[in-house]
Amino acid sequence: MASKRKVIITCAVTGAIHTPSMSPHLPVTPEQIAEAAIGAAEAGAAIVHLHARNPETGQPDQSPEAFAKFLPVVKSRSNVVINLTTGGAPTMTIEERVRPAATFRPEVASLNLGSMNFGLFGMLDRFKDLEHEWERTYLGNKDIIFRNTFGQIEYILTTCAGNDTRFEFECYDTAHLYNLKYFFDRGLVKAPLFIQTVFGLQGGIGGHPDDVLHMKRTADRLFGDAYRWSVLGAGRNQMNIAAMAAAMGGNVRVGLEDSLWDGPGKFAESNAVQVRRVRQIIEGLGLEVATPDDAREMLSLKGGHAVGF
Ligand code: KMH
Ligand code: ZN
Repeated sequence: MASKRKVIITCAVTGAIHTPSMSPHLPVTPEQIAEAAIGAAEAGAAIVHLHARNPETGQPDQSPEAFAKFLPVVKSRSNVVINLTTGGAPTMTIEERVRPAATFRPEVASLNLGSMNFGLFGMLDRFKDLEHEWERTYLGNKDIIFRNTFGQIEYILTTCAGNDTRFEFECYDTAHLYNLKYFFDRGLVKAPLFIQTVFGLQGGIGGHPDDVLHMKRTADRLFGDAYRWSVLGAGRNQMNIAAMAAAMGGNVRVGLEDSLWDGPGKFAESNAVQVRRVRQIIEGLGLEVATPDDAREMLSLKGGHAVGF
């Protein structure tokens, strides 16, 4: 009997795009982040992509101390693959951003493949009641450049070299795929590349099906069978892009980092809700949801025993 293709669900549980006043369900404290990650894993996520926040203010916090409060909890209660952000927040320095991954040597870390405008200001129109002053300043800043120069990308790769950490290569436009190709051709990154194509952020490619096809075609041409494709649709693009990619051979990322929603005007009450919803799509397509160990095999990961936490 033919076996079903396996689809990796990544869940990014809190991130640095949304702010705590936007949704009561956005995880902020270490306990909430741990519960969200474990809940997502129980619902079917093979990988959790994690950021930390200051528990009082909800501000993104990239200190290793902040991550240390939830990493051992998640590891002790779940076999899920842990992926640590090196993106942090677009307002942070590169040295700050790499510290959690360098300290904790996770199986996976994110790596952002190009500099870009990062426009969060559109959300100010939709979310007017903001509890903290930092939220208004952060969201209203129209001059954010998310800096990921060739030198900075190389800095993250060399800082993490020797840790056997593999990467979630975040590509927000076609140029980022070409940037990744530069590192691939020089042997600085190795197959199988896990490419997270990102759609619908202000500053990156849009969320139209043509955009998805264009990124996929470009990645196919540049990397052939040396990569595993995953998609992340921001906001209202989340589930339709996930469905499209799953049907086309891809993997998917959901989570409150990139969308607060469970349908029009309805907040997702947890990360697990979005995982369950995408799981229904995957299974409805006759595909199978990958377990964490399946993901380890598909992405050639070192294993949960080899991390530094
Ligand atoms: N929220 C994603 C679009 C990172 O953590 O490295 C960006 C992201 C970056 O996940
Ligand atoms: Zn992230």
